[in-house]
Formats: sequence, structure tokens, C-alpha cells
Amino acid sequence: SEPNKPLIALLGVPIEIGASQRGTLMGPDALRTAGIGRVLDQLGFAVEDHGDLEMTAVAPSDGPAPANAKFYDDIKAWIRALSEHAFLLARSGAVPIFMGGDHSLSMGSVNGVARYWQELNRPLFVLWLDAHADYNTPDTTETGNMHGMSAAFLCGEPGLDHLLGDQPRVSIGPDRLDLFGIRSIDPLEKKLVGERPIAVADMRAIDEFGVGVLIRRVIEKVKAHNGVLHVSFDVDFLDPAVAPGVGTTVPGGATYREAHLVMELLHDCGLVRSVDIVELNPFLDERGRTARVAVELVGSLFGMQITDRRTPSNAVLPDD
Ligand code: HAR
Ligand code: MN
Ligand code: MN
Ligand code: MN
Repeated sequence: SEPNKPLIALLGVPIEIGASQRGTLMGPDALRTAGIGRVLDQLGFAVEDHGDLEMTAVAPSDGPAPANAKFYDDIKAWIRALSEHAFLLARSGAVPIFMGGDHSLSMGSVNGVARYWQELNRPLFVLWLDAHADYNTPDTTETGNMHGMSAAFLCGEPGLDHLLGDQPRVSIGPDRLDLFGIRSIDPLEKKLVGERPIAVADMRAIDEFGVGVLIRRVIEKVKAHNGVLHVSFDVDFLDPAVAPGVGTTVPGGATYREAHLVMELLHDCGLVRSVDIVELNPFLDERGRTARVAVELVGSLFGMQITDRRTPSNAVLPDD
């Protein structure tokens, strides 16, 4: 790789046991087949594909698994390995893209990159593009599926306290989490989110104000704190008509155009330092459509543009 090109590190995380439906383990390969590496290469990045994280050994049992957390011991092994790998990738100077895999993987990816930014005293903000809040704990969950708990875990909510073992746990703080696009939340989860200083742009807010206004608000907050941004992109953020290849479709999601604008604005802000792409389930997809859309969106997030004329950030058209 040429030394003057910015570096992107791809890491596959083929985990599926955090979700109710099987098949997200095929996500990393579908993203590769849809050309994620080629698109980023064409945008001028040096792309290193680190292959898939392999889970060989189950982590040693360190006490009883919490109730209501399915496959806790196996997921714990994934998360510990991933957190360490994510830390090292961030430290290498690359922008890591974690290709899932179900959304439980963010407990490791975000914790690992957060560890790195904490050492540099840059606060890490997390933009959670998702139909769901993923803010359950073992106490509030109705399903026990751990992909519905990752945002809560990252904000330091109790109940999965030994998940990381010896790995340092870095709480990102609920005031640094933005839930964006949500339209499905469980009753106790809703109560918990309401008690926390979490910024929420639900679909109603998006309908009323538009993604341009709402994403700029996120970006301004990160800038004001001299922070950096991790984008956790659950493909069910998109409307099922655009992205059918997910296990938990919820109608009324982001349109193709809204999602592209989100990614374009995020690119322009220059603050995105790491990305998850999660919940893609190729077994449920229709002829690769969802994988292809996800890759297009990653292209926009990393600088693909229609013209090279930037729309000014105050959205006032230039005089020419
Ligand atoms: N809230 C539900 C639960 O906890 C559904 C969570 C579904 N999560 C995802 N990722 N598909 O966002 O089980
Ligand atoms: Mn590696
Ligand atoms: Mn999710
Ligand atoms: Mn979701």
C-alpha cells in the first residue's frame, strides 16, 4: 500500500448468535462480493482486508452467565477478541470498518476504538443508525437476544458486567450516543432510554425535520466537543423495500435518498474514524440487493460524489 494514501482496514466479524435469525455470519463475504474493497480502492484509499475474526476457543467461564442473555459465553469470547483487535486497528492509524455479523459485535468494536480515543483524550461519539434502539439490558429484554443490548452495554448500563473480562471497559456515556432512525422499541427499553440523556432522532423527527437538519445537529455536537465519530450502521435503518436482507425488518425506514444524504454529510464533516456494518443477512436477501446498497452507502460515506462541487454546509446555493 502506498504510504500517502489514507488507510482503511476491513475486518469481518461473522457472528450470528446475537440475533434471532441465523444467516448474518454470511454478511462479511456478501459485502466483499458486492465490492466493498474495490469501491474504497477506487476512492483512493489503501484497503487492507484483515479477513474474518475467527473464534476458536470459548472464553473461560468466569462465573455464572447472566439470565436473559442468550449465548452469553460464546458472545463474550467474540467481544473480547474483537475489542482487542479493534483497539489495535485504530492504533495502526487505519479507519476500521467492522463487517458483521449481528449488532452484538458493536460491544467489542466500539469498546476497542473507544479505548484508543480515550488514550488520546478525544471523546468518541457514536451514531447508531438503526430501526431499533438496542438499549435493552438483561433486566429489560423480552427476547434475550444480545444484539438488542449493545448500545446499552456501551453506555455502561449494568447486567453484562463481566462480558469483557480483562479488557478495559470504556463507557461512551449516554450523552455521546445518538439513536437515529428508530421506529421499534420495547416498553421497558423505552422507559430506560427516556431516563438517560440520549439524543434520539426517531422516524417522526426525520419526517418533520429531514435528515439534513438532524445529522448536522449530530455533527455540530461532535465538533463542539472536539470529538470523533463512530458510525454503527445497522442495515435495518433502511426501509425494507430498499434493504430486504435483514432478519428484523421494520416498515417506515430511511429511504434510499435519505440514507445517501446521511452518508454524504458524514463524509463531508471529516470526523468519522470507524464504522460497523451490521445485521446484513444474505440468506434473506434478494439477489444481493441489500449487500449492494450497503456497499454504495459505504462509498458515499467515504467520499463518492455525484459532482465534485460540494453543497455548502449551510445549504444556501452558491451565486455561481
Ligand atoms: N428490541 C428487540 C430485542 O431486544 C429487537 C432488537 C432487534 N435488534 C436488531 N438490531 N435487529 O437492531 O430483542
Ligand atoms: Mn488483523
Ligand atoms: Mn441494531
Ligand atoms: Mn436494528
